[in-house]
Amino acid sequence: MRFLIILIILLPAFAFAGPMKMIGEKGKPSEVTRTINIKMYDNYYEPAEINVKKDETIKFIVLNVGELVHEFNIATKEMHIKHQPEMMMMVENEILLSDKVDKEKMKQMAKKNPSMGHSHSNSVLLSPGEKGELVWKFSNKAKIEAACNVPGHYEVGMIAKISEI
Ligand SMILES: [Cu+2]
Repeated sequence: MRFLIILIILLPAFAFAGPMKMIGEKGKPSEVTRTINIKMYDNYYEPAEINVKKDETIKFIVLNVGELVHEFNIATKEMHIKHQPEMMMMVENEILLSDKVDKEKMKQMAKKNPSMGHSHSNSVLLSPGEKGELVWKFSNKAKIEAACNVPGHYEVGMIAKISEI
C-alpha cells in the first residue's frame, strides 16, 4: 500500500521529466566542451543553425542586440507552443514589456504563480543589451529547435534550427 502511494505521488514527476529528458538536460559547467555565441536580433538569431553532437555539453553565450525583449529557449516545437500562453500571461501582467522585463514585478508575481518567474533551465529571457548564459547537454532523442516565445516572435520565425551531426 505504501509503495502504491509513493508511486502515485511520483508519477506526475516522471511524466514531467519525460519530455524534458527528450531534449537533453541542463549541462554541468565542468563538462562544457564548446562555447557558441548567439546574437538575438529583431526577430532572428545569428547563427540561425546550430549543429550539435549527441551527449555534447555546450555553453551558449547569448547577447540581445535587438531593441525588443527576446528569449533563447531549447525545446521541441510542441514544447514551444505549450510555453507560449505562459509568455502571453507575462505580457498581460506587464512583467514582459516589449523592450524590457520588469524583474521586480516578476519576483512579486512569482510568489503567487511560480510560472511567472520564468525560471526554466532550458531558456534565457533577455532585455535589449543584456547578456545571458545557458549550459545544455544534448541527447539528440527528439527534434529540437531554439526559439523565442515572446508573443508574435515564434510566428514570424524567430527560430534557430538545431541539427544533429
Ligand atoms: Cu523574440
